[in-house]
Amino acid sequence: DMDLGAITKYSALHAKPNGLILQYGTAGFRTKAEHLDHVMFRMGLLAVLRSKQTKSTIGVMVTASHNPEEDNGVKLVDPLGEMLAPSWEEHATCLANAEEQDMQRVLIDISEKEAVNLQQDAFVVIGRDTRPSSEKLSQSVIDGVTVLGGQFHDYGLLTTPQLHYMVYCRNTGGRYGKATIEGYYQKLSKAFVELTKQASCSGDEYRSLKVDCANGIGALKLREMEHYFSQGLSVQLFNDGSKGKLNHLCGADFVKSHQKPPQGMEIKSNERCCSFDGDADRIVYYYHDADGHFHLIDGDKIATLISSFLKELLVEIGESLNIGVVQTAYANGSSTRYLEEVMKVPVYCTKTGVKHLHHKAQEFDIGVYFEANGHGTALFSTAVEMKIKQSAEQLEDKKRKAAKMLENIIDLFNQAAGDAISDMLVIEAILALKGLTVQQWDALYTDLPNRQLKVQVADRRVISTTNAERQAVTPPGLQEAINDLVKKYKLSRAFVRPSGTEDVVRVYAEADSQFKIGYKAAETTHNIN
Ligand code: 16G
Ligand code: ZN
Repeated sequence: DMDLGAITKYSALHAKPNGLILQYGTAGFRTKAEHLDHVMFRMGLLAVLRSKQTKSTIGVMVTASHNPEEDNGVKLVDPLGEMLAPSWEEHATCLANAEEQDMQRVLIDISEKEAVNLQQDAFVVIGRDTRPSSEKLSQSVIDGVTVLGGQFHDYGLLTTPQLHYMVYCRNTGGRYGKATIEGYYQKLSKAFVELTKQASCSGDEYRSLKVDCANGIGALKLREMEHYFSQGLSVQLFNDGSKGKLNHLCGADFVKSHQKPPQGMEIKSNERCCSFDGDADRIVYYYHDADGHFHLIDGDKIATLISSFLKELLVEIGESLNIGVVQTAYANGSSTRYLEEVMKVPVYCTKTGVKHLHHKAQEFDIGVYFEANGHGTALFSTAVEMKIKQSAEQLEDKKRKAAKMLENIIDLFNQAAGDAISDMLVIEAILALKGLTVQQWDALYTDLPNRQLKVQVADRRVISTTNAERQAVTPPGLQEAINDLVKKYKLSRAFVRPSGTEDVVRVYAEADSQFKIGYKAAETTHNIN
């Protein structure tokens, strides 16, 4: 049973500031680091209960991703490396907000509601990013785990997708990979090096890449990993944390939302560059053309490159498997049109947030999902994986080669979460195999000019949406006003949605010319206020 006395005693050492209310949001709890100690302790407790209930290893990641260095956050990782189940998100919110004297009752409530067998063993794995506050906060998670009698392994510094990988490995009996950092490096690097060996045009052009690491964990982990794959690619790291501040004027979120290069990186024309975010689960590419113009290659174009390559391989192997691409409302209209009309791949739209995309992608033999902001991966059903393994052994010559390639691609993708390092290696392999330059990749289609604004309103909850956030239901009249504006322009589209991570409303608009976009977004904003 639970040692309620010990829980009370230790909880007092991680006391909740009075009146503080936090929500388990799209990606867990996120706020200023100094407000999170009690949340960490309690998430340690909750992870133990979830572990007992699922009879599996549960992950706890301490990070606030692309948010400022002063912030921090925490999220739980479910047995298959996935985001925490929605009913447990509610428990997390309840537990985080319970006043000290109600803690015991809330814990017992959760255990009863979820029929947790308290005699069951529990195992929790913990990872953290490079924020100055992360080490101490992860110690508070460990306090929570141990006071409930859970066993744990602290991986220390990890990228978020590496922690997802560890959880997945541990719960699949080692079939997916070894649950060590070494195991991760070896699995990915082996697949990558084998792929690049097959590339016929392996000139120097494909061998080097500039990486902006957002002054975060990505730099540390790439440094450790670099020599494993250096046969196939040499990476030059920028914003490696030695000087600048985490996510400050750099990183994938900065580059995507400002549509300009990060500070601290020197870019020559036509050089291939990419940016990770602060916990290395997002990636975007970019380059400067000969005229010095900046070109962003976002998650949509990454999804397009990946799904077209996978489709070509399947044709070559002679397998007809269903591929689906999953996007959100933020996907550029040009990307959706290109995927559907040129590539003839079905495209689906879900609400913002990885869990929604991931879940949808699992419905296909091969599901490719990417948010425009650069978070994404490709998921392969177990049946597909087995089929391809067989083909790689049985088929002849050309077909066999394609099957072997696909087998390595499957190994290279992180099946648990979007992963900047894994995605980077996939992209580099595909470019080398297809002999594509970054400009040729970019030229697949032309993005519609687009703008994103955030707007402060008194209560963002007055806005509710439907149809994967593409239409406003309330307040009355809002959607009609958007429709009236949008219909004045060609290829235009706009939506508003309340943020799931900040107290703001987000406005997105795209149309066939940038000038119109500025005008339209401003008008739309005005209407919300
Ligand atoms: C979180 C989500 C990300 C989403 C973003 C939207 C995860 C792991 N991350 O960062 O996928 O794009 O929130 O934020 O789910 P917003 O609701 O504030 O626009
Ligand atoms: Zn992130």
